[in-house]
Amino acid sequence: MTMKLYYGTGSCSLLVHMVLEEIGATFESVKVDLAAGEQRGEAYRAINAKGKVPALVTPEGTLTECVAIVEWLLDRHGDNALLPKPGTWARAKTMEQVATLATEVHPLFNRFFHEGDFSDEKPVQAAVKSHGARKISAWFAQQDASLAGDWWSGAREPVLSDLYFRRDRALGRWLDPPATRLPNIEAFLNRLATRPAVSRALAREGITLFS
Ligand SMILES: N[C@@H](CCC(=O)N[C@@H](CS)C(=O)NCC(=O)O)C(=O)O
Repeated sequence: MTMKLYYGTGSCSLLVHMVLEEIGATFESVKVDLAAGEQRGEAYRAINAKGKVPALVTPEGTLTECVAIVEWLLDRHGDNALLPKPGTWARAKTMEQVATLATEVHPLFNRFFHEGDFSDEKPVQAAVKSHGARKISAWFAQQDASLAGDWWSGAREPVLSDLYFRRDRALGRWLDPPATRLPNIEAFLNRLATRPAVSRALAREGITLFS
């Protein structure tokens, strides 16, 4: 059975797309139209009851949550430079960065994109959204200022957290000014886009480096 990735264009599922391409997996991509609310429909909820992308349907069952999916894929693939072996310090430091993105940065995006989840009152929603935007913009500016080497992770070659950072950067294109155009981050993105697997993932979703 071929694995099937349910994704939303340019959303957090891009991370899984990039990892599947990096390991050369055989898989099929199925687009879920997030703008049309397809993720909340009965058909998609039968695949992922949480009504969110990504979901990866595998011969062993269906897996959700970006971090769980990419860790499973990379550990199974074994021979890859993206995720160091379990139990090593390098693995712990990579997962430390992944955890920051998943548990600190992604919730800020929730404030920005889903302000309606925080209050029924419009002025409160507006404040949640603008505070969220300010905090994420400040975070990206800080990352841009400290991005001294080739990769966000600080590693010699890109690792999983670089791909994850690239995914969050994709969400950051909606900020004003867009996080994509901060000088060191822009250079990082251009470097990452030279990886054939990353280009293939972008092409599958029909998006470009800065869209
Ligand atoms: N914790 C989940 C978050 C998944 C998530 O927030 N997915 C978003 C796209 S980035 C989504 O499906 N949003 C649609 C919605 O909330 O209606 C993960 O990391 O996989």
